Amino acid sequence: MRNFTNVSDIGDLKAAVAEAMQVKADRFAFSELGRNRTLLMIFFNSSLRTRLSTQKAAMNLGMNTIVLDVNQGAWKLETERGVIMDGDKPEHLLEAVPVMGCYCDVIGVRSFARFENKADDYGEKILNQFIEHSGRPVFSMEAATRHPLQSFADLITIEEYKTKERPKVVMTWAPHPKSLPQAVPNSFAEWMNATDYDFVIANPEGYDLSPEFVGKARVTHNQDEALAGADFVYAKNWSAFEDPNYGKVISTDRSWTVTAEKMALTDNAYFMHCLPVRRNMIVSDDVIESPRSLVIPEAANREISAQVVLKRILESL
Ligand code: AN0
Ligand code: CP
Repeated sequence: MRNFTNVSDIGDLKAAVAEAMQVKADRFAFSELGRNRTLLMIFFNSSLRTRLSTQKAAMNLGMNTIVLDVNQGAWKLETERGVIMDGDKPEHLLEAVPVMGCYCDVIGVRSFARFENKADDYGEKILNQFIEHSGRPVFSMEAATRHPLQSFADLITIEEYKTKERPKVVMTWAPHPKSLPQAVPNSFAEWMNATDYDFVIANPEGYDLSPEFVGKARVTHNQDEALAGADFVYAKNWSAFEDPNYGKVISTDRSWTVTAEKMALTDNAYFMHCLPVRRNMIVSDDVIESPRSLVIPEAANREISAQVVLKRILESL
């Protein structure tokens, strides 16, 4: 595997999960694979889990890691070609990216949707410049449209906890005060659609995701109906995708918050969220603290998903 930006890059999901279980059983079995190899992690946005889990995964493989927060201490980067650079940005991405490539063997990039231009976001303009100009394998640490390391960790978690061959997995929108990207829900939908699970998406009207990600999933605007009989409830907020509201918060309806009352509609479902989560907006305290909450094991599996991805990239070098 050279680049990892979406579900198709990982190939057969059963094989990927089996490899994840192998890594989890002995995460130091490949500690020589990354010897004298350097991972460069580039963050255009904040992170707790991705930063720590990916660095830990790299350490498990014997790699060295360099982390750069572009907005803290690096030169501000221009990303548009053709701009007369007489403003506040002293460096262009078109030089910065190949320079970054000189100092490493693998690059991870976090570059959220900016909500300035939908075509740029959905064209993955920033991530693709790294793929085109760095000369290195590139993996997404959440880009504008997808968060594949998260979705892979989510899949591993569901496989570990499911008690039915074909569980009902419900991804529900939940309220949040600020605009959030569609990357996590897009990506989760993409990965769930690549399994044979019974997958349902619940969101208020005006919050339908891009059809390319919804795929064959059932979509309903009735959360209670979606939750009936669910085995896994995957909560997430996202901003509107549809024009003219792209990137906007058009509802903070707290009747969509995942509460104990809502969970009572399910088949004793597990609760999932990628974190960070705003309590009592997205999910009530009692649900996230309940024994059915998987948020911590889910976060722990981020180390495993990152390690499988890095291992495969290292094996291809
Ligand atoms: C980000 C998002 O919703 O995409 C990152 C989640 C992993 N969340 C926030 O910005 C709060
Ligand atoms: N879930 C996740 O990606 O968390 P961070 O934004 O903290 O990395």
